[in-house]
Amino acid sequence: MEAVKERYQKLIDRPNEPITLSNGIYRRYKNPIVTAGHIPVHWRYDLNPKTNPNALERIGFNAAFNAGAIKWNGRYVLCVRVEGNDRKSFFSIAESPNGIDHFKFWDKPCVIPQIEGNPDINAYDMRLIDHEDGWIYGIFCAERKDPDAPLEDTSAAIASAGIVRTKDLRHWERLPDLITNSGQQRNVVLHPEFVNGKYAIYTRPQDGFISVGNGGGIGLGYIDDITTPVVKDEKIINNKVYHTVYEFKNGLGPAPIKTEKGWLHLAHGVRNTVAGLRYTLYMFMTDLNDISKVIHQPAGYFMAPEDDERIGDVSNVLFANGWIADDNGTVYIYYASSDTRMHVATSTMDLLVDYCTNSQEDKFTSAGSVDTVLELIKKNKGMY
Ligand code: M1P
Repeated sequence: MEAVKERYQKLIDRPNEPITLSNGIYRRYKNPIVTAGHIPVHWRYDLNPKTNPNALERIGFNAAFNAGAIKWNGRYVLCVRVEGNDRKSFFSIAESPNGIDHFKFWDKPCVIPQIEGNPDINAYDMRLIDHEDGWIYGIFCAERKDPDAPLEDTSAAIASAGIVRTKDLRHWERLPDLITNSGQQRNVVLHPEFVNGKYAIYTRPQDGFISVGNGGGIGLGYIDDITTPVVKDEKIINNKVYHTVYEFKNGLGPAPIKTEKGWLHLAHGVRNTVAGLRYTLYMFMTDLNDISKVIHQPAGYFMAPEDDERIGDVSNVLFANGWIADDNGTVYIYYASSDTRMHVATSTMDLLVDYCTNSQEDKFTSAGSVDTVLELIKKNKGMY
């Protein structure tokens, strides 16, 4: 037990450092910030030698990933998707004094109230939204078995957007699941401000559990009363597009960050390959006066899996549902790799706005990409 405790403490105490290689837009860090190894020892072991004389691990944990994020009482707080060896995910809060290392889980996981008669079978990917109505909302995927699936199909599931709210990140009030006209929902995010007195909500309608089918794209709709969350006027504002990094499906990451030049959005795009689905992160900006209007969208991905990030339970995946914009302009981008562990990358609001507003947009053909490169070469004439 001493060795187990020592290993755990060493991990929590391990300092992180930025890696030197950077594209100027963001900086990655050497170590993952939260992993299954960060799960407290008292969640895993019966510490009583009388009932656990062989010091066996009683509850195993498989992964810690896809975390929502918020700055809370001066601390950098993640609402982590913790996945047990039993495959069930649940939410647990981990906090750090500086946003880049020393992340430590609170004493126990979050207790999320259930909807009577319709419990979540699995719950994951919570977005934390500090809404101007004074509540912190947690919007997550509530997964349940598809009641209409044939008996032999034991994996057909239905994804809905579960909604909770809190004032202290410890006590959670459950609201009804989101109601939309467009089938299943995942990657649902609340906009942090009211729009014309209504709650604005980003959606990702999907026909099936894995494939979005004829649905898909990042949608936007409006809710009159969040305690009866019926989405009206849902419309797709950022669609999947042939031969892009978001060809197969996409989904919004965290709630957008407001800047003087528009709302900054981080999303994931998915394309299919012979090696399976590849998830990368991309960015776009929307208009301050019309949040349904995409005003900038750089071509291609913003971040893609690199090195060890490529490998995990679901390989070749980067997924982000949390970021924190600090008062000094620093942006902490919390991303998970391959459905296994959490990382941080840092940037600033200015750099991200520069990236979004001054990077070339996709021209959707190889010849268009060559044109883009030629334009830059021409601009650089005499300078290289
Ligand atoms: O396995 C990759 C991701 O797949 C799903 O995301 P999406 O709905 O966009 O396909 C989610 O299950 C997510 O948790 C997971 O990381």
